[in-house]
Amino acid sequence: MASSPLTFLGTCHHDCPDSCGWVATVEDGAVTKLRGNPAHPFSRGELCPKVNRFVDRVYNPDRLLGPRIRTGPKGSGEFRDASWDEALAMVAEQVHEVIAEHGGEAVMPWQSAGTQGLIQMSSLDQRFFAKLGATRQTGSLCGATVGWGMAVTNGSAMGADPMDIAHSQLVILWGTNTRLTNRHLWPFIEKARERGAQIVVIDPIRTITAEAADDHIQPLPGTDIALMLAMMHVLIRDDLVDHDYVESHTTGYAELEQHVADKTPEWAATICGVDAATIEALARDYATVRPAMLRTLIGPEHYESGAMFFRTMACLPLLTGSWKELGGGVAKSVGAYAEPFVDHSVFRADHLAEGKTRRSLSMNHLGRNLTDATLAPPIHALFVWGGNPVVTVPGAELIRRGLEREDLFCVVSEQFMTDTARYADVVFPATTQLEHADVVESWGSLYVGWNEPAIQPLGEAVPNTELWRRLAKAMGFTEPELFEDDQSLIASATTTLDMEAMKRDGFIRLPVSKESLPFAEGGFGFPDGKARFVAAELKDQGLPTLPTYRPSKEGLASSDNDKLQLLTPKVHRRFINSSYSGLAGHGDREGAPYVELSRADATRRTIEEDDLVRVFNDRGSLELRARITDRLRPGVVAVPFGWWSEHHDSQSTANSLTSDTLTDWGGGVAYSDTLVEISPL
Ligand SMILES: Nc1nc2c(c(=O)[nH]1)N[C@H]1C(S)=C(S)[C@@H](COP(=O)(O)OP(=O)(O)OC[C@H]3O[C@@H](n4cnc5c(=O)[nH]c(N)nc54)[C@H](O)[C@@H]3O)O[C@H]1N2
Ligand SMILES: Nc1nc2c(c(=O)[nH]1)N[C@H]1C(S)=C(S)[C@@H](COP(=O)(O)OP(=O)(O)OC[C@H]3O[C@@H](n4cnc5c(=O)[nH]c(N)nc54)[C@H](O)[C@@H]3O)O[C@H]1N2
Ligand code: SF4
Ligand SMILES: [Mo]
Repeated sequence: MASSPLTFLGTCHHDCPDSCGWVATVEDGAVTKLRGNPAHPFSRGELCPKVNRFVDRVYNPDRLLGPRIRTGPKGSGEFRDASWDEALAMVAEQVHEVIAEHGGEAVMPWQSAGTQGLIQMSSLDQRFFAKLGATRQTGSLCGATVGWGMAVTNGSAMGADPMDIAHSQLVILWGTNTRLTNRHLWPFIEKARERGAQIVVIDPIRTITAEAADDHIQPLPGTDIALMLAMMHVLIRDDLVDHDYVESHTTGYAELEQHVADKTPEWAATICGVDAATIEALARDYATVRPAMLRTLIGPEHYESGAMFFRTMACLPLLTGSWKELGGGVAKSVGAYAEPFVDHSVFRADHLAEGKTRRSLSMNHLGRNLTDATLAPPIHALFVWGGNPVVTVPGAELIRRGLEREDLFCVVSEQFMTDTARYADVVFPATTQLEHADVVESWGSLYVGWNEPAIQPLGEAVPNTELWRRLAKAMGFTEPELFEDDQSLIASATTTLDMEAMKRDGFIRLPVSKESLPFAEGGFGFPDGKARFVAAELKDQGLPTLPTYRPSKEGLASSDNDKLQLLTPKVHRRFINSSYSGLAGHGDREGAPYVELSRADATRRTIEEDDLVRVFNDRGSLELRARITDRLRPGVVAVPFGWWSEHHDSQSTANSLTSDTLTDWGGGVAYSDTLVEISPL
């Protein structure tokens, strides 16, 4: 007889600001339904076109449900099934050998945010790799640059609560495609609009969000800093400055005033390709339509001046005193709110690495690191989990070359046979969010979600934490901290949170006051509590101490006429990064990859709609269908990000073309400072 359905409360683990609450219905040990949790105050009962089909992802026939060992050439995707014992023994033997011959630093972990869960994203791995004395991964594909950029001005990465956007009268969505990437914030923006707010989008692409806004300002990519400087010029010239706020809570105003004296709207217009009059009006509206919220996410960090963008943006609300108002300030990702309450440091165990030096290498330079024979020692063992770098990291062709090395031993933990997993020597099967316990901190709202496992792991899949425990045992390690169980790991990091309420409701709000105005009365993160227009420490890094526009080395402003600037944005409602593009109901419904270009650029190259064209630069080449669009300005082209090799005519993907130059600071990478040429085929 069938048992009656059970329900389990969970939270979406995807690298998405919304961290939606969900309810999973389980019948006879299988999930039969997954719906949004209507009680969740941010996601309010809705999921999204990706996760509405999550149950199909979990039960997909292509799921990896047991370990695999490679049988064909690297990258061929030819594997045989293996037992856990055999696969673990092989990894242990190889890793011992690499360490004996080359030292611990020849082992490199590479991990991204495939799951954002507290313990499944990163916990025991930190102890495991410390014990090995492995290289440390630094840098970030996403997010860190925003925080480090803001922190140079504000002394901390704190920002406004995004939900307070409902109180704004002017909403400036600056480099964020809210309706696609942060869809559950949109209703709060609509609420502001019902109360009379004006919505402005600043984006080089006329996105679906720009189409739904009142105004769309379309600067050339990577030029916003000039636009912001001209706004400051207008604010100061027209005395729209909140002098009380500036005097009480900032330093360096006199230098800023002098610095922007010649940064006129006319000056910025020549850089950004935006009319001087539009810049004037924007500046005046920003100062006078109150409260005014600047909402930003990740798009603008992917430039050589990625951190400077956010450092400069942070100056705007200082000048107008916008932080004093509910619905004012800057709303970026809100990770900083959770810091006092969720203690990630409990996962470290640096004593396990005692006596060993551990170098740091950027995760963004995976290709360079794997192919650099001068590294001492070179990388001989690579572990990848929670990411698909062959598709998501710039310089993909170099990464492939690195992964093809016969003297590299590569281990991947995955749910699916991704482009990256195809290069592994051993693949381990990973559970999904319905199969393991976790806590999810959101970077888009102040709600922390609980995730109760709804079902047993499918096949022989294991949570990441269990993989590290099994590997530690196979390596012969005995330190108890390598074997801590999941509930204990969660408990040790969340001692200040009401876990009972979280488990009962599926979420809790971080215990911060409802009207959380981080800088209403100053309190910036420097010893004097004041924000800084002049950042002396940037000088040591060879960077300007005042907010400054600098053209990218590889970017439109520095290019000749045959070159086009390539953006590789998130476009598809049914993808998140490279996840789902290979699944039925997702990639097939989105069609196929393409290149968008303006009519003017197409005509110059005698390209017609739907023609097959070659998009290329020194790094790689893609064959794509052309889409002629008026969403882009001449000089700027776009290829959607997230498609796998199998969706392209060649092995290459969008990231075969992109630049791996690092951001000015903050450890990010300049995907969007990429120039390409396009020719008809
Ligand atoms: N459907 C869907 N949702 C997602 C994701 C997904 O892949 N698919 N990914 C998730 C992840 S990991 C993240 S980080 C977030 C990202 O969320 P967002 O930051 O909102 O998304 P992006 O597409 O990275 O960039 C936002 C916008 O920045 C614009 N942009 C690029 N360069 C510039 C510039 O120089 N100036 C200005 N003003 N704008 C610029 C792009 O055209 C783009 O429209 O989305 C998350 N949500
Ligand atoms: N050109 C270009 N490149 C970009 C971007 C862009 O806009 N343009 N955006 C960048 C951004 S913002 C981001 S965040 C990155 C994202 O890059 P990645 O973090 O590499 O994201 P995904 O491609 O989604 O890969 C996540 C993988 O983790 C796996 N996974 C999920 N859960 C688990 C788990 O519990 N355990 C294990 N072992 N695996 C799991 C999934 O199956 C999936 O294959 O891409 C970046 N790359
Ligand atoms: S991917 Fe984002 S929008 Fe979709 S369910 Fe997960 S958190 Fe919500
Ligand atoms: Mo991201």
